Amino acid sequence: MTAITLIQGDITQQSVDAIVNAANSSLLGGGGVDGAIHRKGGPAILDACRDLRASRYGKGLPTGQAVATTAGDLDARWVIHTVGPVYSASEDRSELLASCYRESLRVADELGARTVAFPAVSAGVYGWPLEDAARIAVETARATETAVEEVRFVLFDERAYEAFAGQVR
Ligand code: AR6
Repeated sequence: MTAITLIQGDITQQSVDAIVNAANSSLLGGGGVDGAIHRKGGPAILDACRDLRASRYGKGLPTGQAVATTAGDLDARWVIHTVGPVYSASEDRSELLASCYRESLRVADELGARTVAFPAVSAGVYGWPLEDAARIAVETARATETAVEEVRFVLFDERAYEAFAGQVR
């Protein structure tokens, strides 16, 4: 049984086995939660991301996929980088967003992670409406078979927290 928990706060402060990063295909950093994770986790994460670009992901990590690196100085063993879809009003990209959660949990299982913290993937710079992003996140976490014992959604502000709380209640 996987427990779904919610916290309002900063994902870089979480003490968990794996922290999920809302990255972009380049894996080379950015703003938002990605910037915060690289800042707090230190250069070891970027080094590992550069290695992944040089080896497995020369063209970048495709949208909807996930890959793990060291968590550097964060209080976690791994960072799992996933690339959410940019929101589109004209095209339904929900399946790609669901895939981010499924693939991150698959990678977590491969690693043996038991506690995994997720941000609201795609709900920032990538423009996904919060209620819909929360629904897809919670529904997918519930529907995914995994050995992960706790899926912790870490929501940066009250609005995001309330959107997720509306799905979990
Ligand atoms: N802890 C938890 N959540 C956070 C934190 C934090 N420290 N900082 C921001 N959030 P975003 P995206 C929330 O934009 O939409 C980057 O430049 C934020 O309030 O980080 O998937 C990447 O490199 C929002 O609810 O990710 C990509 O280019 C959520 O995290 C692009 O942004 C996601 O916002 C990805 O965009």
